[in-house]
Amino acid sequence: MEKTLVICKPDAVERGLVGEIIGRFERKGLVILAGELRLLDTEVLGRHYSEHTEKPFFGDLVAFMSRSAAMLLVVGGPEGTVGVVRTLMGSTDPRQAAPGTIRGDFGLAVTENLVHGSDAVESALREIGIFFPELETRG
Ligand code: DAT
Ligand code: MG
Repeated sequence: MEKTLVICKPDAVERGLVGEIIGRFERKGLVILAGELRLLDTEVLGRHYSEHTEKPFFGDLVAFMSRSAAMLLVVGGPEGTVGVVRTLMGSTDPRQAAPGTIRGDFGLAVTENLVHGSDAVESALREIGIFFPELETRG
């Protein structure tokens, strides 16, 4: 099974959209393999977003992602699941995301864009290892 890390970001939890977001993955036919509501700290967010630490928006991103609890999920399905989840999420900037996608239907701001999904199988393994080290991600 191909697995990916999904984060329902603090804005999604605050707005009561976690059920809606999980429901979209479930209705698509994907499976929820793990889930936990957790307050993320700067250290873990620095590891998760290591490719963005030098970006001008990094400070705002970490402040947003750590302001209240996020819902962490491991989502699984057939080959291509990482890409399927990205398609269901929509473009990074919700103003450009297509209607019918999570970001396209519920977002308007690029920082508060509701949901994270790993961008490749290798990233998914790395990210699942950060948040769910107890899961066997390579077996
Ligand atoms: P994605 O979350 O679609 O994989 P990303 O990895 O490029 O996008 O960026 C990670 C997060 O950082 C993104 O979800 C929102 C924030 N972000 C990206 N680009 C931004 C920008 N130009 N201004 C503000 N925040 C940005
Ligand atoms: Mg990304």
